[in-house]
Amino acid sequence: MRFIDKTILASDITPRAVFENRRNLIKTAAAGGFGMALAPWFSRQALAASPDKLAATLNPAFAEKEGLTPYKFVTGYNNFYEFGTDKEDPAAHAGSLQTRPWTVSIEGLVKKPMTLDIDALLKLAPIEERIYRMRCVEGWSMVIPWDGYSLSKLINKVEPLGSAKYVEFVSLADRKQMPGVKSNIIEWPYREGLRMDEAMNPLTLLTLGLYGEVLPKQNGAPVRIVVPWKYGFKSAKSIVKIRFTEEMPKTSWSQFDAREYGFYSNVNPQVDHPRWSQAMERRIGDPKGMFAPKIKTQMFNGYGDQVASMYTGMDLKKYY
Ligand SMILES: Nc1nc2c(c(=O)[nH]1)N[C@H]1C(S)=C(S)[C@@H](COP(=O)(O)O)O[C@H]1N2
Ligand SMILES: [Mo]
Repeated sequence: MRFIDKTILASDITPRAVFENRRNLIKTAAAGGFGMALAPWFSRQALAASPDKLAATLNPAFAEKEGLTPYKFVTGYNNFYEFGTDKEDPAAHAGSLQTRPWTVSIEGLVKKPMTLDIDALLKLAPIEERIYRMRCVEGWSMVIPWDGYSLSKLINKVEPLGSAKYVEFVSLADRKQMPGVKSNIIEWPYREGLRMDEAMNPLTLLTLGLYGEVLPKQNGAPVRIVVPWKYGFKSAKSIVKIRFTEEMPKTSWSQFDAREYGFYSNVNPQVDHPRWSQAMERRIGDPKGMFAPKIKTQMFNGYGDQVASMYTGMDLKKYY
């Protein structure tokens, strides 16, 4: 016989459970799923009920007209090695991450170094929602509504010196909160970087949320970068430091294997990873699952109009 604790009344638990359920249903419906049209007004209305909502307005200039990846995949199938290497690990283990208080120190070659807390970052500029395709180097992709603003807004505030050529992003690495940091797959803390013009490109998003709510922990709460024309690993999560440098920063994945992971890591179907092709990708969450046809990966993940000019004259086979 199952033991039932009568002190927990149905009325105590039902509303929360029902609420959660409804919220997820609404999110899936609002997302449109595959092939259905997105109704932004519907998702905005529905998500207004969420306790950790973010007031974000859809920016039509950055709104891919593709079916959104359902919320449960965006938040349930993740790469965040600080919490383990399986795709389910971050959702299962990131609960231990303390996202408040949280500060980001902005330092290096800038006129105005500063330390900003998460509330200051939330207020620094109006938060937009942008629907971006994301392509992981492993061969899968998603379409995600991110909430944030161009990183350039923050960069302009700290006034980089003329000598600043690169920006480095450093993620939190705390063994107490992040069980995966005990392993030595990569060198902690997780580090990524961009060239200054890439960091200033309007597409580069300082990201504070997704689907109209603050970032779930498994997606890199409370603040991350999203760089949609590069492989997913360039989009560093749970950032604590942003540093401006003259030299190209050493990044975790190129330190792991420079032959397999370059600094640029622009999505490029013509440059294979040494161990697999990059020509095609699999959309996560496609209802046809394993039987869904793969789709062709686009140069710069389809953002060539907005980013290709930054690389004119560069041999992209050499600078992968
Ligand atoms: N700190 C940190 N950032 C990270 C990673 C990581 O393991 N640690 N994984 C990267 C990879 S490989 C991908 S594909 C994206 C996944 O982001 P998502 O889980 O929000 O979709 O995060 C990137 N940022
Ligand atoms: Mo990735």
